[in-house]
Amino acid sequence: MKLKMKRRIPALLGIGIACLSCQPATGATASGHVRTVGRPERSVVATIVFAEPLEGQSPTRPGRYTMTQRNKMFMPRVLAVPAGSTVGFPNEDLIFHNVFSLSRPSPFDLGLYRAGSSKERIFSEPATYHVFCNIHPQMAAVILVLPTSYITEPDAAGAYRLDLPPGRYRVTAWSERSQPVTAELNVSSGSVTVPELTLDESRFVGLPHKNKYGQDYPKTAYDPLRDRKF
Ligand SMILES: [Cu+2]
Repeated sequence: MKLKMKRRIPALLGIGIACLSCQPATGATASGHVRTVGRPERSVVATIVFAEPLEGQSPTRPGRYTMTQRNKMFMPRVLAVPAGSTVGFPNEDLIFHNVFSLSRPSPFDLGLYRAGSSKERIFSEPATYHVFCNIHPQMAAVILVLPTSYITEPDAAGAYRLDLPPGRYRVTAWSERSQPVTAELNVSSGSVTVPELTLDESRFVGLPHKNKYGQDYPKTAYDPLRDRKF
């Protein structure tokens, strides 16, 4: 039977997390802090932290997740899932939407579909998928497909915890506006502290993305009152 894992969506950040509390039979709670520099206040940028075992395979537990199309936005805007997970994309608006990604290694296009309908896709290969709608350029999201189920989201102060079985791990802090930053960690029992991870977003430059044909969106596709370009 497939495990259906809990998912929490903080309303402000719009982040989806695959597994916030993977409880090991034995092991330790790893605690840490992510420092972020260069991020504007009240930004909707998401931070994800995940741990990959350095010895042996990570016990990934794929699940089913949802990225909803609502008010011409993808919600959550960032979704982190273990490889093999299925993501559904229900259209809750009263207009047509599309879902596509040009990201390698597996670009995809779910086509155009009407209000009230949904499509889904299995994300088998770990990668960062930048997801868009071919009609509405303001619709932009990221699906982070990871080779592990040890995934969490730091709180507003940057603090996080991961429950890990014994072993050696690479812990990674990720944001869509920074290069990922990693630290190695030995886990035995009790509690362990991860060295602080610093994400530098100061060099991020937001650029308009292309449509599914690799071309610019027509100027008429932008709503100057509310559209943001990514
Ligand atoms: Cu759309």
